[in-house]
Amino acid sequence: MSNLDAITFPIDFVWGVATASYQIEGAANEGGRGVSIWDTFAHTPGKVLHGDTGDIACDHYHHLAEDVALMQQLNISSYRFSLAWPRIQPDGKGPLNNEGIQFYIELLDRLEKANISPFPTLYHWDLPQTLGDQGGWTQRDTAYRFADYVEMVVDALGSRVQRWITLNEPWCSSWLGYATGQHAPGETDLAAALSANHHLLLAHGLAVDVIRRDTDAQVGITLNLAHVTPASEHELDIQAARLVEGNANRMFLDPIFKAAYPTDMLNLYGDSVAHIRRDDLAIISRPIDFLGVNYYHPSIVGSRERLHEHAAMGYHVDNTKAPTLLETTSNAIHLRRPGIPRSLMGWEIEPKTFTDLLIKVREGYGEIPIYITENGMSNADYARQDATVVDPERIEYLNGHIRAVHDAISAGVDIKGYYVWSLLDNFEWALGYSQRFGLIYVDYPTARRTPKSSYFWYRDLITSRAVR
Ligand code: GBH
Repeated sequence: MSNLDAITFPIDFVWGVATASYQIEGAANEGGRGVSIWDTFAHTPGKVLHGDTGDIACDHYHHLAEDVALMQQLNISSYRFSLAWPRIQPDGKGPLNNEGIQFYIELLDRLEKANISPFPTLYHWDLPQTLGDQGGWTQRDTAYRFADYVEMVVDALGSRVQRWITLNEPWCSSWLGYATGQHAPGETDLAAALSANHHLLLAHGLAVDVIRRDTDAQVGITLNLAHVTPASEHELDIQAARLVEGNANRMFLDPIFKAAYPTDMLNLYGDSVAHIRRDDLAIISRPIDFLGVNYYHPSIVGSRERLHEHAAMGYHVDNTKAPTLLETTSNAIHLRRPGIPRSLMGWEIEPKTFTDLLIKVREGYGEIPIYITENGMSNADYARQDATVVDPERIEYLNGHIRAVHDAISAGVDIKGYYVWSLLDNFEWALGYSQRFGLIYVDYPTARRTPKSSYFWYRDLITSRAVR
């Protein structure tokens, strides 16, 4: 391709990388940190692949200076990370743990010196176990405990932060945590997932109020939005796809931006939504400054009643996705198409679906500024004899998806920034260390970091603001 094909991003477009506390920090028993539901889950045999845990992870807790230096050399303007609630408030209530907050103050200081703007997420799945013991997100009280925690954090760190993210992917917390059981706390109960879904949204709204009251900072939420295509034009497939899309997207976007849950979903769930109080929707829908979007892969959904027809089209049932209870209720099933490239996660790679999704969000919910808070690809990377790590597949994936973001901007979507998932290879939840998403390779036994080819590629892209 010639230079004529290069497309250029605005000068103030934010380029970053993203991580999350439990996935990188390690030091699980240091600095007065309390236990989280992910410590408990990972230490329960059979829950995480190979019995992996986040006890040590990337040992980021002891590599702060090195990791910030790696960010600075990468030339990023912003770093998205999450705060571990059990480091800051070990029991999920009570006073602030000074040693815990000190760790994040040191991080913020180092970022400031490196001229990297912090983009903290207040909750990326590591709920204090004491709150888990009381029912976790199925309990309304947990939302109020979250608001108290946010108040303490904002009091301690507020002067150094201009943009806050309340929650990361509440769909995963509620549906993977309480319906499929693939994530902590590992429950499989539709009613529990629905109440978790609602209380997470309430927690978000209460946190927005606290941040507005105590700071001038911007605030938003990060959602994992799905791009869902029906397996065929058949009415049953269309219906199944609509429900999966409703569960993933509209159950979050509608309450936040329209102060109402979608009626088709409420009808589907029936009596299980009794815990929703009308007044809550006013809190959940408090205006926010931006929407964070995490996007990885498209989804193809059909009705279980049409398995034979799908097979005849060359589609396979996607076994990486455990059927949620929603899918059991609605007969929806995830499928894979033939001839579409996939990542090591098994996720289909199709960048133009990213553009379509972003345009749809704008059409459905208006001109809200958007940050792409995660996008990236896992691979089975390895260090070669000469100690380099070469990952052309990741470069191709990122290139295609960053182009897709540019296409969405050209179509009028207000996109402010893009964060690669992830800075480092890290603990990929139920899949442990088997999936590598980093721009930087981590040799877990030694914690040695090696930038991959994609790291240097991203650095050059940030410098030139141009993508081919
Ligand atoms: C994100 O979650 C997390 O924020 C991050 O911690 C994690 O490491 C990263 O992505 C990589 O996995 O088609 O209905 O079965 C993962 C987002 C959302 C991706 C749900 C898989 C499957 C939905 N996930 N999606 S479905």
